[in-house]
Amino acid sequence: MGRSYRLLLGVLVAAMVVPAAVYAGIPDPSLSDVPNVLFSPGGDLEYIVTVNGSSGPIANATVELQFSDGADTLIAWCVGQTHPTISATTDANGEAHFFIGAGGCIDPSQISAPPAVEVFANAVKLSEVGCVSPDAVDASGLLPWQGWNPGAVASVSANDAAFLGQFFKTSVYDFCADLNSDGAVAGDDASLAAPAIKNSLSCTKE
Ligand SMILES: [Ca+2]
Ligand SMILES: [Ca+2]
Repeated sequence: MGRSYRLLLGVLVAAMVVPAAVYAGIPDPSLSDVPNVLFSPGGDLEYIVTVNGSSGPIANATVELQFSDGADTLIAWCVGQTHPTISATTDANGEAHFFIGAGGCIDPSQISAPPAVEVFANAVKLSEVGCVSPDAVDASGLLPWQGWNPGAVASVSANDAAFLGQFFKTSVYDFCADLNSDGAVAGDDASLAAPAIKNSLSCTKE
């Protein structure tokens, strides 16, 4: 084997190895986990986006939730809550943790201009999702896309308990009642909503 050939071989091997290392740090939408955005007027519910690459969790990635105009105007934002873009950085497990103060269920298939929320990690688009909250409806029982009017206060009240409760009791699937985004409505969804319902959590809207 001549020297120049060995040199060429070395360059080729390096070219094959370097991209693999680089790809490992690139968020892979198919390996990452992006549930529907979960929020509450109490800011009491944790929403987690998990960012994975080909070698597993990616730490220190910037996760951005970008709410569309259509979703942003329907959501009841608490005073002080940043929007329409909300950011967090992933931890060693690739998890970005959010505690968002807001109310309103947003089913992307029901709003006029989807997507509702685009989720990015280090500028790589991971997914398009909707929003779920124990504050699903207004005082008249209307959902956001039905023309709700939450008024000056985003609140979890008897109307929300009644609306969500009909699904929690029967386990009939409903987008807004599936708070943990596992595709089913069950006791774990009711448990997520329970503290906000029990304590009638609310916030002043911006
Ligand atoms: Ca409500
Ligand atoms: Ca569920």
